[in-house]
Amino acid sequence: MKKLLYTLLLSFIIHSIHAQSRSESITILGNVENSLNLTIKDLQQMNVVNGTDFKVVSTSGEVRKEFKTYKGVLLSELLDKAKIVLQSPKEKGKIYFVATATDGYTAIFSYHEIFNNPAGDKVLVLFEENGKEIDKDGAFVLISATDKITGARHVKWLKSIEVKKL
Ligand SMILES: Nc1nc2c(c(=O)[nH]1)N[C@H]1C(S)=C(S)[C@@H](COP(=O)(O)O)O[C@H]1N2
Ligand SMILES: [Mo]
Repeated sequence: MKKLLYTLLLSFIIHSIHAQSRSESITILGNVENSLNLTIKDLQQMNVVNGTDFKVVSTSGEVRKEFKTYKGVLLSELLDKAKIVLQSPKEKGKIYFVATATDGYTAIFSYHEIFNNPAGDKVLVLFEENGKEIDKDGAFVLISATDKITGARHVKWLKSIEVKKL
């Protein structure tokens, strides 16, 4: 009986930790004309990209996990929707994007990396992995599929993308 109560309490604690770190929407904010707050439903209505065979590789080269299939929206599309504020085209070189998770984990992309390099065609905000809504890694996960160490910019529990200028 004691053991059962203990197990129940433990699973409750673990569940609430997950619930805390899960953000049900992502915000696009900062140097933009329209700040956006987007849910899974909003992303489903945009241009959904279907991908296959993504491996999360850590610094040591270990494959931490693999998505056979995934669904998401290009970061560039989200940024186009929010409209980056530019006083002149020359400012593009000073613009960067900060992807932040609920636990404070962060990854950065530059304007030219996203809009002027093939890498940008593979930077996605995912809302589905292996045919299901994402569960324990939050509602949204950001990936950069052309990275060598894909783990580093695999941002679980994504909550915001901030547009900043140097
Ligand atoms: N929000 C968040 N995302 C994160 C991390 C983290 O600590 N917090 N760790 C990163 C690191 S260092 C790696 S290698 C991969 C590993 O993915 P996994 O922990 O899901 O296996 O996730 C990355 N994404
Ligand atoms: Mo890592």
